[in-house]
Amino acid sequence: MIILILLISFFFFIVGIRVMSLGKAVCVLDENNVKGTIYLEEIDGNKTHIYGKIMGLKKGKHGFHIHEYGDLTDGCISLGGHYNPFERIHGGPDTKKRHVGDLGNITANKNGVAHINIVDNLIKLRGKYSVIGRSLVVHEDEDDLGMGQHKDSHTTGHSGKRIACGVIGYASNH
Ligand SMILES: [Cu+2]
Ligand SMILES: [Zn+2]
Repeated sequence: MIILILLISFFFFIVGIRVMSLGKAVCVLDENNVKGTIYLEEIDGNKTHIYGKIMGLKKGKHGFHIHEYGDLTDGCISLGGHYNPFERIHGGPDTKKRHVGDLGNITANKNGVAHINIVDNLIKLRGKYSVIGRSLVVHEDEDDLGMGQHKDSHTTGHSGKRIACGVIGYASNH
């Protein structure tokens, strides 16, 4: 009986360590009256759950990406292009070959609120391709996911101006 209790305690101890060691990051956006908090959290070993809420948007779809740098010296402009370590062309989150940073669109409701709930295989919070220290950007227009006929469909998804952005950092409770 005691051995059984010890085994069970040991099991929960290991599970506890495993849960605590999963990475968590946060990104706060606050620009042009667009405000939001997005969390990025490792789940299932190899995936990242990206979730949160952004307020103050125009109703409809807005391109949403991870950009290469965490450099706000010139606002959202100095964040560089979409994070693209494998030198692919622009796509959507479900496109086979895409920029790592291509998260597609978020959709704001009539109150200007977008609820975000994405699970992604390419976004990493550790290792060589970690996105911590990079940035999240919300665009004025819809991302065409590389399917449009515009000159910039294959680079930015023709998603227009950068209306809000923030740097991805370690969350305090990660
Ligand atoms: Cu972008
Ligand atoms: Zn892209």
